[in-house]
Amino acid sequence: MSILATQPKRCKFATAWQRYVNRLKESMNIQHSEIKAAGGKGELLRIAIIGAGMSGILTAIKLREAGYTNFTIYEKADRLGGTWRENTYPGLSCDVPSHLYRYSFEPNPNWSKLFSPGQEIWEYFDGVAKKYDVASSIEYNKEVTKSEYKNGKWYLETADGGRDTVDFVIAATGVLHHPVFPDIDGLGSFEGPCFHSAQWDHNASLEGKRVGIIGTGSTAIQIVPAIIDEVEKVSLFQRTPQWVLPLPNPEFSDEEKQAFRNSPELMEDVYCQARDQFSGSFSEAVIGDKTQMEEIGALCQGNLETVQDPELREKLTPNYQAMCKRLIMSNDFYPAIQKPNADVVTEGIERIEAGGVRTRDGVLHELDVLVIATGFDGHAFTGPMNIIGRNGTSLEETWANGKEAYRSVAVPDFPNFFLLCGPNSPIGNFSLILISEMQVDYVMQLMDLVRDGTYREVAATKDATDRFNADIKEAMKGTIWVSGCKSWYIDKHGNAAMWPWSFQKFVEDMKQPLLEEFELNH
Ligand code: N01
Repeated sequence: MSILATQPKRCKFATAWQRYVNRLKESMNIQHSEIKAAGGKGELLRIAIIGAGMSGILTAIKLREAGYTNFTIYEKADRLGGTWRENTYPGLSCDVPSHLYRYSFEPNPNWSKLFSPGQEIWEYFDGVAKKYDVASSIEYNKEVTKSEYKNGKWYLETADGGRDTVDFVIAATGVLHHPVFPDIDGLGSFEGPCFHSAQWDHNASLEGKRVGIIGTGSTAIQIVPAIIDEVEKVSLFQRTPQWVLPLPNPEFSDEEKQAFRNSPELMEDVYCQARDQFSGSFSEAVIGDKTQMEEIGALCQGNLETVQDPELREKLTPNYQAMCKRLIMSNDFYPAIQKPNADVVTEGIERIEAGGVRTRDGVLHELDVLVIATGFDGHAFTGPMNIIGRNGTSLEETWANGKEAYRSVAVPDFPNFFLLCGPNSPIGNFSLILISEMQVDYVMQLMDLVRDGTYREVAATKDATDRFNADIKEAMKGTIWVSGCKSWYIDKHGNAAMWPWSFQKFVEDMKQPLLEEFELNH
């Protein structure tokens, strides 16, 4: 159904949300005028933003708006865009609706589809960075290797020998960008092109080739339909089947795009609707709303039943609840995997050989190209940077027993250091952009305490951090992620990387820092 044909519904959280936004704007205006009166102290504080992806670009825009002008974004690569720069595989698209997957302050009437292709999303971030002149603040090919706090300053080192001394460090290092390779014998011995999905080799032609794909996550499920008609054969090596939610991905017509251009209100309505639908369904289901969970489960089950061949359907049937792993949304995976040139291989992999993949039943699956779609380390956060706090302890040591932060953004003994999209940030299947926006606003309220001269150092207290993480562990018990499946959400200590509460709680928690939970030093 056309978006234009839908009656804009009243947003469930619209009033609270608007109040929140207005309050922030008001407080910013007050701060702006105070800062101007104080002679623009924001210019005096130096800030390093690490990473020029979605969160880094956002931080730069917000900082500058608030009068913090003395910052540099350090980017290890030669282009901005984070995950949307790294991933270029065929079929790449976002699983959050386009009109929700954008900065709240920068609507885009030109999205081509309900769920946009990856390249378009990269172009969106690039366009926003240009519009807000963020690009001029980025230092490319500057990988920060070390950041150490001494006497009230952070001392940064980059891989090329560069140095910087700053007052604040904001780690906008993203969630899913450290590719994980499977521990399979002979991985290096394959003779043909073999690459991770996040390092796609565009020189490797797939036309008429026998292509193997290891893994059945969101990535593989997008690649299969994108290549199936081009290749001779796809062999999908599946260790665990996935639930797949049927979700159409219609194109926006020219008429709809024009309507968005003519009416910012319409775009706002669509944004609002998508936000409320996602926060009211997926985000509730994963934290224990049984009705939502059953509805989503039933939709996935119905989708699975569209697979005609009972043997194939059996292979594709998961033995865990829908949404335990990251829910996959696709209307074209089942049609593609039922094509005669597709094969789901469920026999375990014995080893990789020059000519293909040998499974435990002794069969060699002969291949020309091998794609490793085995995902990412979603718990790497700031790794492999060496970040050393005020006690000489590194973040790696601090996190030896699990990655914990205070409200996802701060770590005790790491003053004036903040994480965006840090531990427990992701809200089930929700847009990370909105999450990051709220975190930046929250962090800037803490930075303002230093800027206005009230304090010199801001760090979360250990007590508050421990309490917050104990609450997380307790709440996590009621979530679907720990209901009995293996996924990238869960780290080696058994902790899930997700936000175990509602979206509304996140909005509430991020409104204003509780200063009693911070150590504020003069
Ligand atoms: O990775 P995954 P992904 N032998 O970790 C299998 C986001 N994303 O790249 O389930 C054989 O989900 C592993 O098997 P199992 C999204 O958040 C977003 O697909 O552990 N198989 C699994 O099937 C997503 O959740 C978009 O048994 C092995 C697969 O590899 C996240 O990225 C698009 C294996 C890994 O699946 C990661 O998705 C794409 C082995 N040794 C991705 N080791 C957007 O829309 C692992 N596997 C933005």
